[in-house]
Amino acid sequence: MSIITRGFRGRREAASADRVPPGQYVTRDFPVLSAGPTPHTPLDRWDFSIDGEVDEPRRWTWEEFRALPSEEVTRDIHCVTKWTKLDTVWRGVSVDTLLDGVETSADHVVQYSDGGYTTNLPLEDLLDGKAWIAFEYEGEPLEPAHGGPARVLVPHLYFWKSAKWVRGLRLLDHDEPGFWEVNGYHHYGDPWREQRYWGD
Ligand SMILES: Nc1nc2c(c(=O)[nH]1)N[C@H]1C(S)=C(S)[C@@H](COP(=O)(O)O)O[C@H]1N2
Ligand SMILES: [Mo]
Repeated sequence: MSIITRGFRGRREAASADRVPPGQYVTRDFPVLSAGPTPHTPLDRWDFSIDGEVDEPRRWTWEEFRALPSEEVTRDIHCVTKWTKLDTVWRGVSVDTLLDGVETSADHVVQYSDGGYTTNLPLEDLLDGKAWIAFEYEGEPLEPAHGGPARVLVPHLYFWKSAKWVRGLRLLDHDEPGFWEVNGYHHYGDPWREQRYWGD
């Protein structure tokens, strides 16, 4: 019995070890990391925009946004403060859905949020099933502290690249560092290459 138990645990730990990027530890908690107070925008004053270098800007009210097709995704998330949380379950609208048919010469994007937070990334990191605007976490409306009513989810980059309380995506033909990026954090932020700070 104990041999079976030990063997089973060993395999499971090995399986999750290659899901944990270098320098990270796994937590079961869901820490809140916010650079400022939690904004509380009422849903009837909430909207979501695609703007910048686009043929025509797009905008959805909350009702319109919630009428878009959404999907449930289960992903591991990695914070630059070194916690990794495995198998987090979200529901959101794929960024592919929001950008479908948009004509743009942009190669970079700034996510912008209520409260003034911004974060930058290459446009291609938001495409092809890699990013969502999430509005549910584990089957419940996303809590304000975790970014509700809606936040970005880009799980393949450090989690500061997933703006909480997001209100839009600005498409740009150049890279423009966001809130943490001007303060020394890496412009790209790949956890597998430990791109935490400038020069990493
Ligand atoms: N608007 C906004 N988005 C944000 C942040 C923030 O301070 N403000 N912090 C970032 C960081 S550093 C992390 S790790 C995650 C934390 O999300 P959580 O509080 O839901 O764990 O949100 C990211 N998005
Ligand atoms: Mo973070």
